[in-house]
Amino acid sequence: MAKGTVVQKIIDEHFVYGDKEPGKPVAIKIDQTLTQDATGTMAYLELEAMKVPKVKTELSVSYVDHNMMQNGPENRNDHLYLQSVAAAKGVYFSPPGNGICHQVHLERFGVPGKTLLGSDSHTPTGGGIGMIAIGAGGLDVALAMAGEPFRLTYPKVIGVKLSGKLSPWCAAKDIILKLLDILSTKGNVGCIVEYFGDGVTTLSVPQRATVTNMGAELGVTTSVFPSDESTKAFLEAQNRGEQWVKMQADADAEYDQVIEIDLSTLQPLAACPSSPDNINSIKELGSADVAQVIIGSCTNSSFRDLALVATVLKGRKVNPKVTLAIAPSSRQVLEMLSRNGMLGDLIAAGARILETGCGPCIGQGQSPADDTVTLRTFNRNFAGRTGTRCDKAYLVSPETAVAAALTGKFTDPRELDIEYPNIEDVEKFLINDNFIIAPPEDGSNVEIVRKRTIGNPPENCELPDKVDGQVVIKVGDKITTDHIMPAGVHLKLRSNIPEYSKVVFECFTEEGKPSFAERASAVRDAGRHGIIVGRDSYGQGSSREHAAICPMFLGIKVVIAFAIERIHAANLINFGILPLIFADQADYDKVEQNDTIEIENARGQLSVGQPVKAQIIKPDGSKIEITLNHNMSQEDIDIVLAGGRLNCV
Ligand code: MIC
Ligand code: SF4
Repeated sequence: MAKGTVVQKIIDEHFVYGDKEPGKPVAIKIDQTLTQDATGTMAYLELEAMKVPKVKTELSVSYVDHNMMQNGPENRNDHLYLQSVAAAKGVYFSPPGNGICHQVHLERFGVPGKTLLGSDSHTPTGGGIGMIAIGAGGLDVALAMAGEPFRLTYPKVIGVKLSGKLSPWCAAKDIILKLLDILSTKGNVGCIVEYFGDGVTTLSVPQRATVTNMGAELGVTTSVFPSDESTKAFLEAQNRGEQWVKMQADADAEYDQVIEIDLSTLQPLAACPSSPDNINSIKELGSADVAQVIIGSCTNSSFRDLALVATVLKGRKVNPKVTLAIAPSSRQVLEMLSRNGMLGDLIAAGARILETGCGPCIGQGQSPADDTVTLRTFNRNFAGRTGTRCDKAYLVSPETAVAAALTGKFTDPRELDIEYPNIEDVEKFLINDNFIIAPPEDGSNVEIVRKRTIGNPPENCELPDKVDGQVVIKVGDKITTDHIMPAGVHLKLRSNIPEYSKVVFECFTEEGKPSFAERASAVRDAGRHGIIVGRDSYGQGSSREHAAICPMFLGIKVVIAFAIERIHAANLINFGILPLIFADQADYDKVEQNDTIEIENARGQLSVGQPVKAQIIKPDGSKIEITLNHNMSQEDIDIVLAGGRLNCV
């Protein structure tokens, strides 16, 4: 078992109860929370439902960064609700235009050694500054704001030993792409990645944050860097030097597993369609045409990234066959670029400047044309996430992206006839906190603005004694929450569960056939229980609890798969859906869509570490006995029995 690691030090300091053994449940105190608008409305509605007058954390911040298209009144209705409920409950508010939650939190609020829980899966960005920063569903974040500890499995610590130094044109993005190549997106549940070794000191905080941000794609609980002199320099440059604390692993620290990466051997890499772990080197990808390049997202649009791109583009022109769009990650970044002239260089070179925010990363505009290649500096390329059904999205570093913007082809940036720009670490960032709104000391008289498009979280009933299930859908491996609950143009429905539920599993709807929502509602209305059958890594990706709430609303009671990803499994439990695992994977082949699955005495059968017996009933009446496992603790079981966490609190 690991010992003396940064991970253990921070967890020990925040330990509330549990078993400090890898794989066992523990609960930790949460110092800070963050929410974003697309998950935040539900989180605050849940907080209101818990009747919590004021948040009990050291700091909570509500960001608006995802849903900013404002096509129709829904988005703005959400923003007004979020701003007013933040003031009422003692939460800081970062309005639209201020930047992406993870970037702004790193700049203005993150503190080494603290714990941060965020209703967004890329909350681990905070690991770049030495925090234990974890993504979770909105309800878990609401509970943390209410002062409840956060439950997680005591982690195995994967130590990633970095040595050497990145060569010119190789980037922090290539480190995490390399690690995704090694570890893939599956099989890492319950682990935390900790970086150590001499190579760490060569990386600045924004570079480290790129690595911990995209570490979310590994399916680990989070990733963390030590807090050292670079961290101190970053905090000083953000005028927060006094918040620095040193966080280092002991000299004789031990990890559960060690992976070594020599930074000097890395080359420019890409995650190819349609998974962040489908890695190839740019060299191997040849010189196919690239039609679109987008530089942005919480992974790669820090000041350093955009300064690099601006320096490369200065005095040059984007290839006419390419559209280049740039979305700076924060107001700080945009304002600095505009004041130092780099914004002018980007515009003159032909870049289209987008609003600071998530934008195209979550399918809000800039969908690529059919059958064309798009290169993005983002962290996810799940099929269809761009808003184009059969998209060809590659994830690369800003270095590789700008090379393609110039040539119109996949280009190893080392082959550009350009000197690698030396971007110095910023000594003083431009600080302008005018747009971070502090809550009043006493928010009890603040009126909460709740327009007609803001619904309430739906209610669920207790788990029935007998699950009389029907398989509403059977899907394959690596089903992401983007498959389950598409975002993009539907994002504006996040506060309206009945409407949003209509597009659950939309990507699997065949023309002229009933949708998942129609089939599930028919099962529910017949007084039966819907079941989803998946395979490996079910529910990977985002923290969106809508991927549990909307199926719950449609009457889904059970999900059965080979493995269910951490945040999604927690969300299923929180909303009273039973997450079960095939004891014998061969049983997956025996079940088909529309089959009946019965679980007699479901309530009585649920017990820690004990399997659940069920039977598949085929249309001809034949029966197949199956055994299902689960990883639930007694607390989880109690929540599912009650029909979800809100029913318990
Ligand atoms: C994402 O990157 O998938 C999102 C959109 O930021 C999600 C949150 C959401 O669905 O609102 C995430 O990463 O958790
Ligand atoms: Fe926003 Fe994309 Fe980051 Fe998610 S991954 S928080 S959508 S920028």
